[in-house]
This record gives sequence, structure tokens and C-alpha cells, in this order.
Amino acid sequence: MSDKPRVWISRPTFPGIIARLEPHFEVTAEPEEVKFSRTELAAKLAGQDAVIVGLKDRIGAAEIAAATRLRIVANLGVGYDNLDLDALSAAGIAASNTADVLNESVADYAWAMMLGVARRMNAAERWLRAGHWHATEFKAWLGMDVRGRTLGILGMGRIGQAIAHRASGFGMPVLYHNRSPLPEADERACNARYVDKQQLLRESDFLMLVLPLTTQTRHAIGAPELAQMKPTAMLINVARGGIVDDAALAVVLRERRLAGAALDVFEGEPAVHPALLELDNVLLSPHIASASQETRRAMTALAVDNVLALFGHGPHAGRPPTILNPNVLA
Ligand code: 8YV
Repeated sequence: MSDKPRVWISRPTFPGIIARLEPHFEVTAEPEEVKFSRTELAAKLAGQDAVIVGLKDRIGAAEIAAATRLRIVANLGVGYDNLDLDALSAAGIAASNTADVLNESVADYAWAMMLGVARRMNAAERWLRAGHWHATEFKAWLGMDVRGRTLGILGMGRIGQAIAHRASGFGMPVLYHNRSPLPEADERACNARYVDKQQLLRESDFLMLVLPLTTQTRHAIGAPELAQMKPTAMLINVARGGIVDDAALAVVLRERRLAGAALDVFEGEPAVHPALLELDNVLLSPHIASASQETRRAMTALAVDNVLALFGHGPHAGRPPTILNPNVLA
């Protein structure tokens, strides 16, 4: 066994990028996507100096109790609701995410989902594949134009702003709600207007959710919020499943009190609420908003940069570029 520090990567990623760790670390990478139990994960973390993990890996005090050598947990994702940051900080362990490198990719995907559900692309494709297309009907598959309609954004971080920037090409006014309004210059740059949550719910024709999952945002969109939306409106979620009450959403969609939804994330994923699977006015995808070749590579490279930097290597030596708890470096 070499005396290099050890790094474990919990999921298959890009070997060519991971190879940058090899001069400095003993690297082990899981060859397959596995959902580890809490005890399995704790056993995997024990003896590692660094780990690169994903949303499926929930890491808190119990998982790190035996990980006495661990110095950094690099998360492959901008959202880090899988990490207990307080527990990691208390143990002096750094945590990092993949902020910024996925903004444009996720914004593109949110727009693709919005256009897809507005124009009923998923339902039409299913119908065509099922062999139902025998004549082209002028009045079939009528969707909804997005031009001129109001785009609402709940959560106006960097991804929300990337989404807003795209709206001018579609002639859509943008409203947003956030914990606090953006600085005026940023607001002007994305041509968006701050409103309270009620107004956002009432006035949005398309409401996009781009906020992190926290105890405050869990079920931020539940039955009472859905009841305030226009029956012609559509909801797009590329953030986290727990933000929406999926059971309540399925009810309003079934009763056509909401026109449609496009969901990339689900409460309890990879399980999907069975009532959602029954509906034609929903576009569903398996948490792939950041899944482009370029972006998943960039996310991997950023996780590697964070690990290298913490151990004093690479261009960011000593300063992991997207550290979440810089206090541990002090
Ligand atoms: C996932 C995401 O990380 O960045 C996030 O917060 O949810 C995604 O990019 C991705 O699915 C990899 O697991």
C-alpha cells in the first residue's frame, strides 16, 4: 500500500479527468452506480482522505464518525442537500460543490422542458410511436405558445438568472421571487421584476422552480400554492423533488386546475409518484438537467480541482475554488 493520501469516488465518472488525481493520490472509483446504505457509506468513507460523491450519498455525522482521515467531501452537484454541512464543518472536513459550471446547461434544459410541455411534444411522440398517426389533422395537438406569456422564476440564483437571460429571445416578461431581490444591475441585466411569492403564483403562465432544497423550501409548492396558480399555467421543476408536493401536484393536474408540468426531479426519486405517471399533461425526465457531455465533464473536473487544491496541488493550490465551508481552512 502506498503512503499517498486516498481518494474514493462513489460513482462512475470520466476516467481521463479523474486521472489528474493519480500523481498525488491512491484513487478508487466505483465502477457502477450503487445506492449505498448508511453503514456501507460509513465503511467506504473510513480510511479515505478525500471523497467525490453525488446526491445519492447522504453524508452526516454518522457517516463520518469513523472517517478520521477525511479532509474533503467534493459533491458532484451544485445542490448539496445530501451533505450535513454543520456536521462536516464541526469535524473540520471541507465540502465543495460544482457551482456555476452547470448554469447554462440547466437553464437550456429548463427551457427545453417548458417548450416541450407547452407544445405537448412528449405526449405527441408517445402517440406517434404507438402507431396512431394515420392522417395529419389541422386541429390536433394544439399546444400553447410561450411568446408574450409571463415567465415566473422562484429562486433567482445563478441558474435562475441564466434562465431569465434566455427570455428576451422569446418575448416573455420575467417575474421572480427570491429570499431577497437581486442588486439592481443584475435585475436589469436579466430584465426581471421582483414580486412577492403570491403575485408570482398568481401571474406566472410558466413557473420555474430553481431554488435549493432546505427545511424552509420543502413543499414550497403544495396544495395552497397550486390553488393560487392560473388553471392555464404550467410548472417546471429542475431544482429538487422535495420542493413540490408531488401528490398535490398530481391532483391539480388531473383535475385540470393546472394545465401542465415538466418535472426533472421528484420526491423520493428514483421513485416517481404513480399518479404522475398516469397523466398526459406532464413531461417527466430522470434528473438530467445537467447531463450534457460538456457539463458533466466540467462538474467532474471541478470536483477534482477542489480535491487537488485542498491538498496543495494544481492551479488553485490551497484554495478549493467552490468550497462551501471556507471556515474549515482557517
Ligand atoms: C446532479 C444536481 O448533481 O447539481 C445538482 O444539484 O442535481 C445535478 O447536477 C447530477 O444529477 C449528478 O448526480
